[in-house]
Amino acid sequence: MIELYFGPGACSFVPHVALEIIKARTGEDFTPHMVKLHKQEQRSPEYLAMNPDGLVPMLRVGDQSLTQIVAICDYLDRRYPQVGLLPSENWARAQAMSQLAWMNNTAHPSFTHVFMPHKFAETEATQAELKRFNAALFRKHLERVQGWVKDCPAYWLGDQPTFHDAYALTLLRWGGFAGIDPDSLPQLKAFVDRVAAAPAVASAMERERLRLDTFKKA
Ligand SMILES: N[C@@H](CCC(=O)N[C@@H](CS)C(=O)NCC(=O)O)C(=O)O
Repeated sequence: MIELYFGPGACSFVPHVALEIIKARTGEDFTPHMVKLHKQEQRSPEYLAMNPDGLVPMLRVGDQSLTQIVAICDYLDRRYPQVGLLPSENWARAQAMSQLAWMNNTAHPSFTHVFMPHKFAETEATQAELKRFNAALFRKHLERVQGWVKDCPAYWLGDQPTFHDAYALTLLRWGGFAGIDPDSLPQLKAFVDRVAAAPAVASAMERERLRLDTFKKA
């Protein structure tokens, strides 16, 4: 059985939702392992032995590890083609991968600079600057995501949620921590509310004890 190592509210929500969808569609279950990131469990010797990067998500298949969301999503889609997590037509699949990669390598790291500036600079002044600059950049990234989803009649790629929907939800939740009011992105917020209500997404949210209202009004 596939095992998923995830941190509540982290980007590991993306494969977490996918595994819930796979379970619902195929009956194939997975074993979730919660990694408490605030307790630095990702740096324990046991975890580092499986994933030297000390990050989530990590998929375990037998005694092998798979890291990096884009690779994990590609693997899950190819292992369960009948679930249709990504389009099967070549060009449409490549475009979907392009959007997924952008969320992972552009939007996501700009938030990391807001949430963990100490990973990128030593002095407090530089960290404060990184936070301020990247919070504004992250807002632009959320606007781009909103542009992609605003006309979706149901979910990002069709009539069932997939990786992209889970990433959009994660990024908007993170926006609240970066001081971005979700009400200022009404089309993205409406989309994410719809995504959160999908049963597979709701199951993953329940396991992670996630709420959408991360924004604190001043
Ligand atoms: N590019 C990596 C990013 C993974 C990542 O940044 N994970 C974060 C959570 S969103 C993490 O584990 N952070 C813990 C830490 O930095 O100690 C991927 O796609 O898996």
